[in-house]
Amino acid sequence: MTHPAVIDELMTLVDPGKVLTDPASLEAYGKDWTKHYPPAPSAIVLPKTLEQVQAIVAWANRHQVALVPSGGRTGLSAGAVAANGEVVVAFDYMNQILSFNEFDRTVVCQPGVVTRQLQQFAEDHGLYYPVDFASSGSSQIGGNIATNAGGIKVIRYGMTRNWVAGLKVVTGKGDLLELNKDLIKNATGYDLRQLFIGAEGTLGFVVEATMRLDRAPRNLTAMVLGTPDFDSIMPVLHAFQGRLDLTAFEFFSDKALAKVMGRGDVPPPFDTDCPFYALLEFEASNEDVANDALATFEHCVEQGWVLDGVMSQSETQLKNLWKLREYISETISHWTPYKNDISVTVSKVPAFLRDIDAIVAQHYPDYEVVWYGHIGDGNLHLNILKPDDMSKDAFFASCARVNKWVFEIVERYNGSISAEHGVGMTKRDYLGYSRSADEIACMKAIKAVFDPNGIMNPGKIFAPE
Ligand code: 2HG
Ligand code: ZN
Repeated sequence: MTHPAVIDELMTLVDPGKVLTDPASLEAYGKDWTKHYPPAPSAIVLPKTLEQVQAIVAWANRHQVALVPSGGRTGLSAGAVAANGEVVVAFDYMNQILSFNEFDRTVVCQPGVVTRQLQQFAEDHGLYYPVDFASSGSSQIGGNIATNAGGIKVIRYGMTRNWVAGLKVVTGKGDLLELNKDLIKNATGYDLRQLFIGAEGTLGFVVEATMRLDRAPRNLTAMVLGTPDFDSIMPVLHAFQGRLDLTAFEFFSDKALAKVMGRGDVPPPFDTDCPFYALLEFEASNEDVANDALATFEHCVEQGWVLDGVMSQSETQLKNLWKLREYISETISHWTPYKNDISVTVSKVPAFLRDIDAIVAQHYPDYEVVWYGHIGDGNLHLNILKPDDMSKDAFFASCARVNKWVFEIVERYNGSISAEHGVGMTKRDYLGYSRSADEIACMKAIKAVFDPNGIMNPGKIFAPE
């Protein structure tokens, strides 16, 4: 734990009352949505300016204090957890949209801007911020950048990385760097901006981000289709991609649907029970597009790939269809799931899922396994639910034993052990399944350049040595 006198010094660097040490704050700010690790920070500090962030970093280097950057703490890999006496740096008071340029279609955000706040700002200006996911009402832009957040529109719009025009960062060394100057074209050597995106706060703090916006989508329309088996989902994707520009292509299993239905506040898509469901979305900008979608649907039914389906006819129906997918994660959190967030190239998905499913069924015959995810991106969320009568520790220990086999399959398929949630603490021991030893050595060397004293989010991405 950090010495009380050192914490007293920290108090002199920020506004009065902006260092918190009460038990409720330590508990709330010390963890994210993983809830695996008991939070144990020394203090929480809430800077208001980038100069204050620089002062905090200088203080941390002076006293060798570990800092954990903290956004909305909606992460699922323990990237923002402070379990070892670290000081949490939270951006709740750096939450302003600073400026908007309508010609560049860019918005300068402080790191604590909530994702939905940016989405709403874009909408108010007739534009669109396309990175979206179920936790967008709580997650912050700084955290999205730190994890290169993905979500439900990646098939069309890509990850957060695609929308970052420029960054101001304070490195772990304390330097303030302005990266890429918001340019579209900039061929002047290494693009350091990209290194900070997805770095999980291990290189420094994002203190300002210029985000790009897009034109608003026209008449978004969703379809939910029930398929007779998992393998039918891929030809459905292929058929629709051949005729439409999809803005989303998601899937979920009957088990996932059953859990969401159990809430009682979401209407079922249709009456036919199917083992798997696909949710796709497109812009029905004119009648031809809607007709193309219906023709493709009929083709899929004729081929036996689709058993039943529904297409949204209103904004309310669109929202209700999306709830079937977006509510899954929050609904199943009741069963303290063991999560995997794995990816392969799209063409490999059916064989990959079959292999993983077989391993999981063999080793966890008694556990409930829930599959869903962003299948159009090759990203599968495998959630194993904890039996009610089992302790959390015993359950996680038994799941961790099978990780090795799951990740060996991931490695064999040249996939990723974390598609979009990040490595954090939960996946750090398995990094070698996705990255070579030489690559990891390069990553550590890069960290040492920006953070020579190792104060930035230690124990995240890399296991402590
Ligand atoms: C989603 O796609 C999120 O819903 C959460 O990435 C996934 O809870 C999960 O495993
Ligand atoms: Zn996801």
